[in-house]
This record gives sequence, C-alpha cells and structure tokens, in this order.
Amino acid sequence: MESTHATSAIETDQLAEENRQLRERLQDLLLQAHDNQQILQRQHELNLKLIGAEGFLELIENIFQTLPQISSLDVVTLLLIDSQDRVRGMMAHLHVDISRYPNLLLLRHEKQNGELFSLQKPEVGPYVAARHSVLFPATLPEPVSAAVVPLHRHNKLIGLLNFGSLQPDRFTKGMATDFIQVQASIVAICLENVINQERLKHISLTDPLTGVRNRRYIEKRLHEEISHAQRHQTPLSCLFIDIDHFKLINDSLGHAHGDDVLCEVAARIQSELRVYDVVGRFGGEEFVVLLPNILEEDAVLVADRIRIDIGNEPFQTDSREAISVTVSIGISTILAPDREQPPIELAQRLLTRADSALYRAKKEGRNKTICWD
Ligand code: GH3
Ligand code: MG
Ligand code: MG
Repeated sequence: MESTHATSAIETDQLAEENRQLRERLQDLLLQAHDNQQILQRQHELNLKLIGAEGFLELIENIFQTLPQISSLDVVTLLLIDSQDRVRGMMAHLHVDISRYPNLLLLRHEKQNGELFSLQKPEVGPYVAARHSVLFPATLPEPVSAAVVPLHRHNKLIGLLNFGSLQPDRFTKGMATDFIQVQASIVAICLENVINQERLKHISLTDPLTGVRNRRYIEKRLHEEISHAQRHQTPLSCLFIDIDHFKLINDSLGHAHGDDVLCEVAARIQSELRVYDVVGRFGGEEFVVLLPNILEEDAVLVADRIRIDIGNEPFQTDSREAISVTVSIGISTILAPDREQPPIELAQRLLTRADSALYRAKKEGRNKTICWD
C-alpha cells in the first residue's frame, strides 16, 4: 500500500516537473513568436519606407541606414551596374558627390568580377576577402560572414545587394535564403522605380536642345532661392541673357546651325558659373542665370565674363567660316529680401527688372551688360 503511494507521489512529481518544463517551453515559444512578430512588423515598416521613398537618395539612405538597423546587420553595400553612366549622371544632376556614399558602388562593366555577377540566388557564408572585398570597401567594417544577393529586373542583373555581419553564424552556408530573396526583389523594384522617376523629373526640367535647365525649372528654382534668401537675409542676382541679332544668324546659316549656336552659347554660359549657380533656357534665344548669394557688383563681373567669353571667340560651324556671336545681358539683384513679401512677387519683380535692363542693353547698342536701376 505504502509503496503504491510512494510510486504515485513520484509520478506526480514527474508530471509536475514535465508540466513546468512544458510551461517554460511554451513561454519561450510565445516570446519567440512575439519577437518574430516584432521583426515582421519592423520589416513591414522598412518595406513601406523603401516603397514610399520619394527619390533615389531617400531610397539608398533607407538601404544603408534603416535596413541594417532592422535586420541587425553591421554593413550593407549596394553595387549597381552603371554601364551607361545613368546613375552617375543622375547623381550629378542631383548635385550629389558620390564619395558621400561609400556604401554605393557603381560599376561600369558587369564582367569585372565574373562569378559574382552570374549568381541567380543569394550566396551566403563566411566572408572571403579575395572574393568579397570588391563588395565591401576597406573604409567600411570588414564582415565575418556575408550574403551577396543578386538584384534582377526583367531577367537582367541590375546589381548586388550585400549584407555583412561581424557574427560568424549570421550567414552560414546552406541556410535558407527565401526571406533575403523577397527583400532583394522589393529593393530591385524600388531602385528601378526611383531611377526612372529621377530620369523623368530630369527630362521634364531640361531643355532638350541645349541640355541646360528649362523655364519650368528656373521658375521653380527661383522660388526656392528667394525663400532661402528671405530666410537667411542673403542677396540673389539674376541675369537675363539674349543673343544679339539671332534672327540674322538663323537667316544666314540656316536653322540647324542656329541650333548649334544656341548649344554653344549655353555651354559657354555654363562654363563661367559656380556649382550653386544655375542657367536655364527661358525662351527661343534667351537664357536666365540665377546667382545665389551674389551682390550686384559681382553679378556684373560674372555677366561680363560670359559676354566676353561668347563675344571674343568666334563660333565654329561645319559649313562656313567661324562666325562671331554676341549677347546682351540685363542684371537685377535683390538684397536681403523682405520676409513678409510673397516669394512669387519677388520672383516676378527680379525677372521683370532683369528683362528691362536687357531691353536697355539692346537699345544702347547690344553686346552690353546693364544693371536695373
Ligand atoms: P535682338 O538682337 O533684338 O535680340 O534680335 P534677334 O534677332 O536676336 O531677336 P528676335 O526676337 O527678332 O529673333 C529671335 C529669333 O530666334 C527668331 C526665332 O526664329 C529664333 N529662334 C527661336 N527659337 C529657336 C530655336 O530653337 N532654334 C533656332 N535655330 N532659332 C530659334
Ligand atoms: Mg529674344
Ligand atoms: Mg536676340
């Protein structure tokens, strides 16, 4: 009788112990599920950020900053195949120095590192300098394990997204990579989307003949510069440039050579400007230059440099002798603009005054620089 009691007491203890262990296990699983839920939630937020990025820079900043935080990675790089310099050109239009983004690698030719560029699926495992150093520049932390994830669009490799970790077991050979692949598909689509968007934006704000900005861009930029000048109480100068007797040039050389002259004038204006200045073709043979933070006397120096650069060196055309081209320039400046005045009014006034100064330059014999007074 006693021994039966003893046996059932042992069984009860065992059951209680098993129960305790099961509860612990269940607790662990619940915690794990909770963690997984949180990871999924953060991953979801990251995807929304990637999809919602308004431009190329916002997208790559999310890839280089938010993605490593959310996915617990020590370094993320992105290599893009840029054989036609589309990305380089886009960065130039955005006035961004590529060296500011050490994690962004642009490759002119995909054959440079053969094997990695034929990957169809992510490659995961230990970091091998001979193989991976091209993807993780020396200025960034050197990973211990890595994932190289090919990015494809329309069956074509567009780049490699590279994850590095200081933990050896973060990426191991044979581990499942489905999740990484989904992430890569989202990144690839977002990249294609923002690159196309930036291209469209650029086209819509560029003059197709001369390649300088168009009137729409100048008007938009003028508002931005005026708001900036109002906020910081800085000056802003504007040049209105018009080719002299351009109709005669067209009549004597033909419209096509007239177009060449327009391109050359645009290029010569551009060559005299700083990076913060902007030139746009405003109409037929008229250009507007915005000179932020420039007082009238300095604007006169810039305008005269442009006028002399164009007037002194004859323009070469294919069919005939070099021809001489001159321009007239009207200048207006606003000094520390009134903060209360609507930017649109100040913009209009700046342009109208530069235009009337130009009119005077024409009346006074052309090939002249005149300031509004
Ligand atoms: P002014 O010295 O008074 O400025 O005389 P102008 O002949 O330069 O001025 P006008 O306004 O009489 O003529 C401008 C000419 O520019 C007329 C137009 O045919 C020409 N033009 C406008 N757009 C283009 C273009 O895209 N290509 C070419 N080749 N000519 C153009
Ligand atoms: Mg004109
Ligand atoms: Mg003219």
